[in-house]
Amino acid sequence: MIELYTFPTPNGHKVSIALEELDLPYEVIPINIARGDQLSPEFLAISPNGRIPAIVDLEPADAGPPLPIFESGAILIYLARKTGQLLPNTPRAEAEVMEWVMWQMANFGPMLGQLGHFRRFAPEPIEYAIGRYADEADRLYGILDRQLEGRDWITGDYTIADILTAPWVSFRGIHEIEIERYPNVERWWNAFQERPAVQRGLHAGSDRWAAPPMDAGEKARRFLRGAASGASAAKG
Ligand SMILES: N[C@@H](CCC(=O)N[C@@H](CS)C(=O)NCC(=O)O)C(=O)O
Repeated sequence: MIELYTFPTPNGHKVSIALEELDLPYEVIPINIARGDQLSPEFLAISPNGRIPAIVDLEPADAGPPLPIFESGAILIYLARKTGQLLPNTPRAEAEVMEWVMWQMANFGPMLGQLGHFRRFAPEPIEYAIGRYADEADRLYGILDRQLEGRDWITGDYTIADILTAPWVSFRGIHEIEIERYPNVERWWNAFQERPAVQRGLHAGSDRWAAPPMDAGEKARRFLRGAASGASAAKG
């Protein structure tokens, strides 16, 4: 069983979609980032960067204590290696997938995140910031479009690179991206969102987002165990 600490955002959806694709049993534990749950000391012990998503694998392959992992890229690489799926194991093919995993983690996600912030959430419109991130989003969508030319998925076969990247496209309305300008991205996105596992992953936990904050007993049960295993892993 895997505990998934998450909220319905692009980064959260990456992990619920991967868990569905891999058919791994998991439980959604809502971390309401609008309410500040991500800053509780208990959650910070699992995810020191104070961001969702994070997981705790209650049954790691080494049969050791529960294993906490934060950062969506690290989580998907871990899950792919745990199951032997969605990540090729020949050096050349794995390197290519990793290039696009890192491209997403360092470029596509962060730049679109900033664009969404300045378009929708900044207290006042700042033209320079919106222009800078809109230009960068256009450049990155263009790169993705060229990579998808003649390919069904980012590196040919369906991998974690697709699962890490596509959830950002589902939030294109907030970013004010006209997907028709990137026809290969549009075709790829349509194929992605038609996958049954993607549909399940996008809706995972949808009955739980308004859950009340955890009481002290639940916090102790979930987090102290994760924190203890994280601390021992760090020392080890
Ligand atoms: N690089 C991180 C980014 C995680 C991230 O930014 N998560 C956002 C939601 S999409 C969050 O938790 N925000 C809470 C906050 O800003 O306080 C990952 O991929 O896991």
